[in-house]
Amino acid sequence: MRPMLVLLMSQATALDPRKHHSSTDKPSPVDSSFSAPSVLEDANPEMNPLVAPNADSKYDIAGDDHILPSQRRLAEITELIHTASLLHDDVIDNAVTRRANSSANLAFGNKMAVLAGDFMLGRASVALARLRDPEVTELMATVIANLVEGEFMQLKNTAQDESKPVYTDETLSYYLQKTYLKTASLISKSCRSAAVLGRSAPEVIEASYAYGRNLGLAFQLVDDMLDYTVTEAEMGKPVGADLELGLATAPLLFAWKSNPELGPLVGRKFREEGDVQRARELVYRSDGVEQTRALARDYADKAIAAISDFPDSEAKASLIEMCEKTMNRRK
Ligand code: 2DE
Ligand code: MG
Ligand code: MG
Ligand code: MG
Repeated sequence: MRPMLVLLMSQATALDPRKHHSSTDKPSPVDSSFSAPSVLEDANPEMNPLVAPNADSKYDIAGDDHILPSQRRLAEITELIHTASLLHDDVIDNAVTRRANSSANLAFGNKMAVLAGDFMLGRASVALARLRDPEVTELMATVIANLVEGEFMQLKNTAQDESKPVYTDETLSYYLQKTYLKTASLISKSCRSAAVLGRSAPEVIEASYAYGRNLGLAFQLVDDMLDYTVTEAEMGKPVGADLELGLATAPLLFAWKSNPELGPLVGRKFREEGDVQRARELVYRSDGVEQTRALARDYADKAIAAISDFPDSEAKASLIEMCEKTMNRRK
């Protein structure tokens, strides 16, 4: 999804008549001299089990029109950072499945999974440097820091005084801040970077960012909702996992808001016998899942609104469709 998004955003913004410079048909300075090899090209294929044959072809979308080589690299960088974060995430979460397969940590062990993620971050950094665009380098390097910050906030998992846990306005805003950092930062800053590489006008760059930010928040809210509502067979990764991990996500937070009974459970972080089951029941009896879906819908609508001034194109239609797919996904 993420590389596709970068390619689509590249196309959609390229078609926008609002341009930074009057010489609209000239490629950016980066792209006029851009001849960087593929993200893995200087790795020794024999030594490197991670080289995927034909890595470039997987994310081709109908018609390459208007996509700059640098934007294609950006899509690959985005995927590398995302996959690295999932490799590490599955170690942290002790997950045994991913994308309907064994997780890397289960198949190869934690050490290999962590190193594979580190390798991808290394390759992403090399590819980023080769773009020779300091603004995009700063954006995407910030994403890597944000992913870690978001995961840190999640580990802490609480905005409240643990000795006396009560739901406050801060509870949801802490969760949303964490959600921005761990999920929406990558989507928003890669969309923004696509527009920056395309030398879009400032308002187009802002619109790209707003689209990605809102779609990213919707995406994670739906992810957190699905953790309560679908089966593992559908998801291709563990479900019901968040509560088991002691994580208070949106469905639980909304349930808690209307039912203070959940406070003591959250305070104990579901560690006592029966806590998890009790908390789960209280979520199912509340409208927490529905409220989560409604909030995700708000963000999806905001994402669509953010790009309403883009000229109509297939790419724009696909960006809108991506919001609907995010809302309707079951995995
Ligand atoms: C997905 O969350 C995780 C996102 C960010 C993870 C960031 C880490 C810091 P989920 P699912 C681990 C390290 C970052 C790097 C290496 C860039 O809800 O449900 O656990 O798919 O996702 O398991
Ligand atoms: Mg996880
Ligand atoms: Mg996680
Ligand atoms: Mg999840």
